[in-house]
Amino acid sequence: MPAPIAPKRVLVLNGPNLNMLGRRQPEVYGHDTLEDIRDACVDFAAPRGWDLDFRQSNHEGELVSWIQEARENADAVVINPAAYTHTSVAILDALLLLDIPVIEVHLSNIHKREAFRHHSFVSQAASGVICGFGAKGYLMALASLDSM
Ligand code: CA2
Repeated sequence: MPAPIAPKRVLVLNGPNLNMLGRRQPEVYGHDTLEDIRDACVDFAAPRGWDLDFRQSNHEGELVSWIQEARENADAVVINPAAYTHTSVAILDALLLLDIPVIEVHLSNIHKREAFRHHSFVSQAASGVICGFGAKGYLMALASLDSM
């Protein structure tokens, strides 16, 4: 009998202040709350039988620890590091230790915004980057994992 196929384990990580989505700056980040985005990701993952773990933290070290744990617990990581995108060598180094797909997502088009948002440390560890498509970008990231 063939061995059962294990469900794809996808870790979706969100950085600082993304828990405030939908409450401020909808013109930049849209009207969806982070809970709405989580629900949409769960709805995408469920029919595929994926095990989706959706998390948010305002703390760099907590994000680093979760990324380290992904070495054992995940088959792919989708990450919106929020402001840490532009500052965190620690998150970059943790992601570089992974040998699974990493998809970087941003709600806004960071290249159309202030100059300090144009550089992402995280992109160096990413298999792909999606930005500017709002909440839909998370689903685009998950869709990219269908074939990975
Ligand atoms: O566009 C994105 O997804 C960002 O990662 C969002 C970060 C920003 O620092 C990055 O440059 C681009 C900011 C997340 C803050 O979220 C807020 C939510 C509601 C109100 C204000 C900020």
